[in-house]
Amino acid sequence: LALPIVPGAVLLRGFASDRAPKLLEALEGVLAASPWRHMITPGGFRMSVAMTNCGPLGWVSDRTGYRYDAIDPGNGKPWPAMPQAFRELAGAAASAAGFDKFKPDACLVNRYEPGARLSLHQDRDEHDYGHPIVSVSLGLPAVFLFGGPQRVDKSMRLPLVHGDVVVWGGPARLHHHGILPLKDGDHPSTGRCRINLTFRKAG
Ligand code: MD5
Ligand code: FE
Repeated sequence: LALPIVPGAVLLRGFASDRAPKLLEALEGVLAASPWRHMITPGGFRMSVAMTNCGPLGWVSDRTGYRYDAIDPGNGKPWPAMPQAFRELAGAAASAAGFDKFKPDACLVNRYEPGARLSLHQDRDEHDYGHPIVSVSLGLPAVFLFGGPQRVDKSMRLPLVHGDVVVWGGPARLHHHGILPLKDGDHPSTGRCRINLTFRKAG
């Protein structure tokens, strides 16, 4: 079931539901090598969302800025490999949304605990905005804020639940977006959190 949100953005409701247990199991292996951490923004604030990465590149933030880096600053080693289950899901979702041969080189994993939020921003640290971003929601539901090309543009609210996948490409790729503070709850597959896998071609 593919629902267009705006041109370029496609919601695949429940696309990852069947594979969620395998994805969460593979995530455990990633976390054993590169655990959750709260990054610091260039402005000096600790992000409420906890993050890690897998794949050749990982998104990092610190006092010097945002960037993609091949090394996990937490342990000085390369990020763990992207699990096959991750790569397959990302490729299948991109295809279903009309983007053929999507080969992500970065998977940023976000963990939202109750109260955690992501304020309105654009994803602009990738080399080529022609590639889509595939986002997989697991665990507790969240309200996604979807704005326009300008920060002041009016934003829409889109509830996302366990198993939902959104492919952000075309004109939607650079729209402002965010996540409202997570409501408390308890999900059978993740407990008291929402996990979001975001697949990118960053390099
Ligand atoms: C999340 N994460 O739910 C979202 C999913 C992030 C982030 O925003 O930067 O880690 S990715 C949503 C997204 C990506 C690229 C473009 C657009 C949305 N968009 O144009 O709306 O944790
Ligand atoms: Fe984003």
